[in-house]
Amino acid sequence: MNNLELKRAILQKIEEFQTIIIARHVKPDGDCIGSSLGLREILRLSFPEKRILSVGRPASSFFDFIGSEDPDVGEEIYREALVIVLDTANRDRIDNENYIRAPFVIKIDHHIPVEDYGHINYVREDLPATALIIADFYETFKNKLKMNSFAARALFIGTVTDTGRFKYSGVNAETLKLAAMLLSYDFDITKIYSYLYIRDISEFKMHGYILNKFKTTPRGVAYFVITQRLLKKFNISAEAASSLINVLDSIRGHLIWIFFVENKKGVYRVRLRSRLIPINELAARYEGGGHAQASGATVRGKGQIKKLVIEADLLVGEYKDRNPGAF
Ligand SMILES: [Mn+2]
Repeated sequence: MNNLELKRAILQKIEEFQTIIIARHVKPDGDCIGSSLGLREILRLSFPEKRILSVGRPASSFFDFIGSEDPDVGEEIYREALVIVLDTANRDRIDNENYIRAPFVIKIDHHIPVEDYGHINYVREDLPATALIIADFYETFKNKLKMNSFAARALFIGTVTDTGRFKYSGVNAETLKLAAMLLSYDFDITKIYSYLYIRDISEFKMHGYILNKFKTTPRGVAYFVITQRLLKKFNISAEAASSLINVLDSIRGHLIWIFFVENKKGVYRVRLRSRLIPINELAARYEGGGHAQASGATVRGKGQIKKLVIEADLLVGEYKDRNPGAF
């Protein structure tokens, strides 16, 4: 099926079912919540007679300003529901075990395809956020679907968070066209950016500490290990500390930057970022994966930290050998 045929098939399933449950990945980010609540609002407006829910386990409160998801419903309801899973590349990351009971599952995602767990799998690698896939879906069927400023705002937040405020490499003409459509609705962009940027003072202190203490490798990897002791010292959550990863971007000659955040004793969540060099295969060797320029992984013990850093250093070396003069 081509793009339009897939979208038609999805709309047909939406029309067919009386109950629709939207699911998303574990540890939801702005795109996850924004695309879920945006799609829920569009469907509720467009099909007021249907029961439409957005369900996931309670997550960090950081994205509460987008809106609230629905409390979970009993598993019985899933047996007659259409489940639409957003922003999730593989089964294991779906934050809703009950999706498996549904007679029909649709996957809508923009990550590199890992697993076709849906009856329909609609993956748009050409769009840098799932929120934009939803915006495009609305745009395609706008004679049948309804949008309002709540939905547009949620989708806009999903877009700006997944694109680094329109900065990352996936941003293209289509991104800006769809974002322009969303911005034609009435919502306060200054407030959105306040929610996204305002930080506690502890994060600024940690930020300064990282800039002073990060380590580098000979060929150009910058990295920093955040131990549980350090989290305690700065009175900061692992999540808030992890979000500082991009303080190490843009260092001349350093094309890969990595955070190791100690989750529980000796187990580290790895955040990998790069410019120019794909790092998702490296992440895949350490129980992880993700995008070419942004991936996650897990390592156990200091030895594995060292090993991963050496492998990243090799990648940078190889890249620089092939591309002399690269920054
Ligand atoms: Mn996303």
